Amino acid sequence: MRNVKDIIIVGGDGFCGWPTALHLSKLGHNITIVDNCARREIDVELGADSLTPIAPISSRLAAWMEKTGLTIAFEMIDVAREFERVVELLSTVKPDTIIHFGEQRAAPYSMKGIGEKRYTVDNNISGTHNLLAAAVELGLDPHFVHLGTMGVYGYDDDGVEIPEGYLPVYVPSENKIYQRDILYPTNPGSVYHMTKSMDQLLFQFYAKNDRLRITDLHQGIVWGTQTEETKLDERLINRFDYDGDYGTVLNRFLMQAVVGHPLTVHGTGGQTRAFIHIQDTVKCLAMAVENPPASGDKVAILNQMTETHTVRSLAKLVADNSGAKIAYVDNPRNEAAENGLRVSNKTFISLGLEPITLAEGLMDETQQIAVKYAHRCIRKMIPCTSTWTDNQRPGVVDPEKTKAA
Ligand code: NAD
Ligand code: USQ
Repeated sequence: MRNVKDIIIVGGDGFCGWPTALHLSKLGHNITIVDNCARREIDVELGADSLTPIAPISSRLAAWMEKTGLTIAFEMIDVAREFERVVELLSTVKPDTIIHFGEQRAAPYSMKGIGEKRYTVDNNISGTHNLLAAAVELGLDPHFVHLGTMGVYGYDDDGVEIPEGYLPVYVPSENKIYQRDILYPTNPGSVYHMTKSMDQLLFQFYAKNDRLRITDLHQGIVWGTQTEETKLDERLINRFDYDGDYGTVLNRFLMQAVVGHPLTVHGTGGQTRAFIHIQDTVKCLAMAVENPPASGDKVAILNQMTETHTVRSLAKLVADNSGAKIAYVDNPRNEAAENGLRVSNKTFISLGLEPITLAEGLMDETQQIAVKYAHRCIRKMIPCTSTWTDNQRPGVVDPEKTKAA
């Protein structure tokens, strides 16, 4: 057994946070989940729901205890608004590690309207800052692991490999050329992605000023549902978002194929994105926890993704496997129609990650989950209706165009 750590997992009731909490608990760490259940409330507000029936947090924790004999603590705290409670919790737990998943994470939700834009900025920036500031205020030295996103860099490039966080630049002066490592320039494509770019500056400052040890994981789009631990009992099942705001593209396609909905490709489908399976997400988190940077180091920025695909190639793959139709719908987003994407993920590979790829059959497993719970699908929640500007149209299927495709 490795060193047992006291780990606080903020956002531990969510899609990535819940399986991570179970995995780290299984590895023997002491886990405290902090979550304000905002995500469950947003489902109610939108009239959406996870395709899989997610149990109340108390039942989830009881099931984990029943199946494994392990306990996970839970604190219902809003880290963006309840600073005093954050301080109290940190002073009690004195965590070795804080993993921060607790942000509003849907790009379409963040572009829905002014209320959602303001909520996303207030929630994400204040939450991140409160956690950092509370640790410093208490004189603690936790390793802070944050879930960032590949999308901070935007998707306008056509082939330059995105490095892990930093870009060497050469600044000419009168008689000398200076070399500096700067944060790789950001170019966010939504208010949500913008908050992740802003988080990066908070980390840069706290790593420099207070010598906090910080790892920022720039994660690609997560697909799949189950992990080894969430499979143990139906009450442990993970979320499966498929609605137009929170559903991500591959899981949406897998589920659309099952319920007989055409696969909703936005625009030409030439958007290339980075992907990772949820099982690899939890493995990467365990590796990040075991490999903190040293105090005084700059922020460790790791690209947490395993493969890249275009949206249309994913649609074709799912259609070929399932016989589903593909619908090329209006793109509700203000994004490049076609882009290339190359990403370095050398750190996780060097730490021993053996990526699960689409080719390895887990698409079938995800589709089986979709089949099992297809009766829970709320069909009207499928289209992506949040538009980036007044120039975009919702991604609604036109039956005539689908026939032609
Ligand atoms: P999620 O919405 O399922 O989970 C986020 C959790 O954080 C929810 O349970 C929510 O209630 C909680 N939360 C939000 N604000 C909070 C606050 N102020 N206080 C306490 N809890 C709060 O999202 P997810 O898919 O699990 O994503 C987790 C993190 O990983 C996010 O930061 C996201 O940006 C990042 N990420 C996700 C993906 C993906 O494809 N899902 C990809 C890359 C990065
Ligand atoms: N898309 C379609 N059809 C759909 C849904 C999406 O063509 O039905 C397209 C979108 O237009 C976009 C691409 O698929 O071009 C990806 O969209 P997505 O919703 O799967 O992913 P995104 O909005 O980028 O956000 C998700 C998570 C976010 C995370 C990000 C990682 O919700 O939390 O940060 O993936 S990344 O994309 O690498 O930045």
